[in-house]
Amino acid sequence: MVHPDIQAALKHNQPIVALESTIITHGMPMPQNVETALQVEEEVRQAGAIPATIGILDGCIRVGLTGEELKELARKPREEVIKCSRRDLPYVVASRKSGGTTVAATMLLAHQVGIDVFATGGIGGVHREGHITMDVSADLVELGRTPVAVICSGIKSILDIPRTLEYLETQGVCVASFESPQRMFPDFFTRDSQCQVPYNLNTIQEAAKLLRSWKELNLKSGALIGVPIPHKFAANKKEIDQAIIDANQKALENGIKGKDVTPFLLKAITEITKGRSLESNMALIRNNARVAGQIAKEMKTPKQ
Ligand code: PSU
Ligand code: MN
Repeated sequence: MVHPDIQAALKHNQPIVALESTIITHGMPMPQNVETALQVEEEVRQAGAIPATIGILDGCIRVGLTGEELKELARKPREEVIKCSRRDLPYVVASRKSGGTTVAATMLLAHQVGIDVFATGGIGGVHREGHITMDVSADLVELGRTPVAVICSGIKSILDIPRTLEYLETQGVCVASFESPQRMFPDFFTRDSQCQVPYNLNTIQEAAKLLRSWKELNLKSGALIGVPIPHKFAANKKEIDQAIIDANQKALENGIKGKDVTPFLLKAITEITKGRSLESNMALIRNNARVAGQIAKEMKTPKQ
């Protein structure tokens, strides 16, 4: 079901930014999840675009969850809500369950209704040892086959960033950094992963121009813009690196596998950093929503 406001925005060719809901159901604890989701929507509005948070409530796909629906999704017992990627969609709908949509599922659903800009915190990637375990997020494959532009702060260093970038190249995804003259891909909690990407976009106008060409070319593949976390919220690299090592160790000891790995690591890192990583996470997603809103607006009404 597409919310009437989103239907109207689509009809009138207004700028819209899609937002995911796994961040609400599995990425952050209560009450910061709801708080962040509402703030993120507000950032999009302030930037002059219309937010469309996507999720699944009792088997019904919602594009443009209302504030109440968003809270309902967040309040459901965690064991009842499925982390829903592309492969999970048929089951969640058929069994009338609820789900938080991942980047992959949100991209797919956004594209089906005609939304082409999407903001989030970070995407999934190739896990460390992923070349052996084949734990490679479906987000990367989706970026290769669905034409939605994802604005995020890159991938967490809990993942293998160089291999993730290689995989995106193979999938034909146009990857660029934002406001990074050195073309550094951001590293979620910190601004610099020390991995270079091929292009940098200096301004909102440059980003919108690139995305207009990307649309005109009708490539059928996605685009990815890496926006670094604002300076004042960036984590201490040493502290975060150690937290990641400890969290990975904990995951190993607890036999955590598959789709449970990312939520487990996020929670462990929040605990180890005594909540500091969560604050950074909240700040960067708000910033990404603002940037995405501005880009979406500029794509519709370019200032020459
Ligand atoms: N990274 C985060 N927070 C998150 C996720 C990633 O910092 O909540 C979520 C996103 O929804 C992403 C998903 O699409 O995890 C990737 O999971 P997997 O690696 O299982 O594909
Ligand atoms: Mn996985």
